[in-house]
Amino acid sequence: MKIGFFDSGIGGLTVLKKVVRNFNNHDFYYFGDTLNVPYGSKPEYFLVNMLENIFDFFESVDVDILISACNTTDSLVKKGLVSLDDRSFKYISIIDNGIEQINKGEEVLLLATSNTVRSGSYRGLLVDKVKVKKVTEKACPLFVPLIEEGYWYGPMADSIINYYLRDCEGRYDKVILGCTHYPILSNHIQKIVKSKIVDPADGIVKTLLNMKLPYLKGYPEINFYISGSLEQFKCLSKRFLGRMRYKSKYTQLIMY
Ligand code: DGN
Repeated sequence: MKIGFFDSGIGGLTVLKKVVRNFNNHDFYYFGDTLNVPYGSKPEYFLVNMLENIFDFFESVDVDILISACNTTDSLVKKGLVSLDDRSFKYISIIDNGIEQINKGEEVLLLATSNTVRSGSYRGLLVDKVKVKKVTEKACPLFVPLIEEGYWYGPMADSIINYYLRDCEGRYDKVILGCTHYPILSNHIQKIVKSKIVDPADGIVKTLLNMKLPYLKGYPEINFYISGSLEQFKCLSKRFLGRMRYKSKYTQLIMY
């Protein structure tokens, strides 16, 4: 089966890694828009146009399933600004899969990009659908540049994470990582918040299991399409995917 993922940068790899670990040898397509990262502070018109282009691209390579590995653009779909009507793929929403892991009456902290927080997409569903007790939202705009530059540990990461989360210790039932980049920092985040961490990617794996997507033996093939520096992406993706075994192909792809 052909499965697509997209994100502004390497964040979507946190979703891809969990999917590949569970389903292995399908044909994977990944678009990383590193030329335009971060999406978290880009204007809506820019992201709407980009998302239409991304959908066109994944239709052109004929994916069966398209996994939104970007909460920021998924918020635009949730707001009805980008339509899924007449698209040939099955779209899987990261936000829906994050919400699924929250229960009625819980106190929740959402960590996400400024655009995701501003859109109210998580808040609306958490309050109206799940009926949580309380939602606190926190935008952490420096997390994405930090991760894209490869500072996943060390004093720079420590001071930025500590700054954003300084008043969050032990106050929530669950903390949603509402940006796919953030799981790269999850150990550190967990140490500070001391609450259960929710990664929407786990919900996506469950959704695919429910769809009866089979585990296939062999080497997965990942076709990476990257708009920015291929070298930078290769280096960071190899570091993040670690010992995972896969065949890969990297192609430069710029969308306007
Ligand atoms: N990783 C993306 C998300 O889940 O929202 C976008 C992050 C960004 O580009 N700021």
